[in-house]
Amino acid sequence: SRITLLAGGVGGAKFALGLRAHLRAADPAAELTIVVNTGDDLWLTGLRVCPDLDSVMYALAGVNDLERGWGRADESERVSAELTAYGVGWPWFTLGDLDLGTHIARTSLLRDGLPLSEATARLASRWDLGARLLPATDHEVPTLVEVPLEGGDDPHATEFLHFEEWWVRYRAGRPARAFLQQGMASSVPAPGVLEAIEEADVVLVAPSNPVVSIGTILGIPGIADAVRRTTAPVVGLSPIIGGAALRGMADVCLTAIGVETSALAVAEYYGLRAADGLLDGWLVDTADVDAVDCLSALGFDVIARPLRFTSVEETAAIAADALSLAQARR
Ligand code: GDP
Ligand code: FO1
Ligand code: CA
Repeated sequence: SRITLLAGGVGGAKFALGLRAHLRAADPAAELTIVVNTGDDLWLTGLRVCPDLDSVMYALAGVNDLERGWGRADESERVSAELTAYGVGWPWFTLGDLDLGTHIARTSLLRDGLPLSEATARLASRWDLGARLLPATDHEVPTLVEVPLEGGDDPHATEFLHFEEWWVRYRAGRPARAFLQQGMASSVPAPGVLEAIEEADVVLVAPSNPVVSIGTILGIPGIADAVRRTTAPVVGLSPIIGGAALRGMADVCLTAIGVETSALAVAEYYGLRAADGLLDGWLVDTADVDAVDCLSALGFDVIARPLRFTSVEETAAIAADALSLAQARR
């Protein structure tokens, strides 16, 4: 069967790892395609850095740093220290030496004229990922965060920060007025993305950030329509457990767009496919079992089960339940 997963970085990568483990055991012929957010991507020190693509690639390759959640394991930072000494780059944004190898290789391929999707396939071919990685788009669609301008005369003045600066430098501490993806309206899905959604047997939405990960993927013209149109069931997993994001800043992002931080509100934000939304089914954590009746009444196929990715085995069991929920509908 053909499974297509929409995913952001670390949350998406953790789920992808469990999904792959389940498929390897239960359906070895399955083809897994992961459509990855590119809104976090940026040019830094002359290099193209793609945090979410790399988080997924490193996790599936088994070379990711498990403690930090991002970057490579057994990393060193000799080059980064040199860049800082030259005053080049962002001193608060760490580019590890091994990670820099990825960025140099990617940038080299881009400079040879390859689109990001092909550069990604070339990088991925080094590893045994057990999945095809597709950037949502080959275009540059940086997520910008509108924040109040500090130190000016005008209390209403705002400025735009790249999402990574807002998150890594300011730790989401500057109030977000809005999130926008620059260039999104004129971007197009990367080759293979629409087909992967339209021709899938199941489409899964990872418990990734609904605003800056999944929101960016769905905002690329054509992708949300493909999700609405596909004959495959579409099942998502809640990134919100007991009214909180497990890590990261999804709560801050949701608040900024006027969505409550709850499993129920995120499902309503994605919407029901039968009502021109994006989901048929939704998995919530047992902590949110109270939302099940309401979600069912709204028309969602819903199950409550523990949704914390405590181990690859447990995540594989979660993925199996997500696929069962989807298959029950086919
Ligand atoms: P990022 O790009 O690194 O921020 O990662 P994603 O956008 O893919 O995922 C971030 C989201 O993953 C956060 O909102 C977390 O709440 C969610 N998340 C992280 N770990 C878990 C987990 O174990 N279970 C569930 N259900 N969600 C998780
Ligand atoms: N996250 C941090 O919190 N601090 C960093 O210095 C940092 C560097 C970094 C470098 C490459 C990369 O691919 C990811 C990196 N991340 C870092 C993680 C990442 O930028 C974010 O945590 C996620 O994209 C949030 O959605
Ligand atoms: Ca991200």
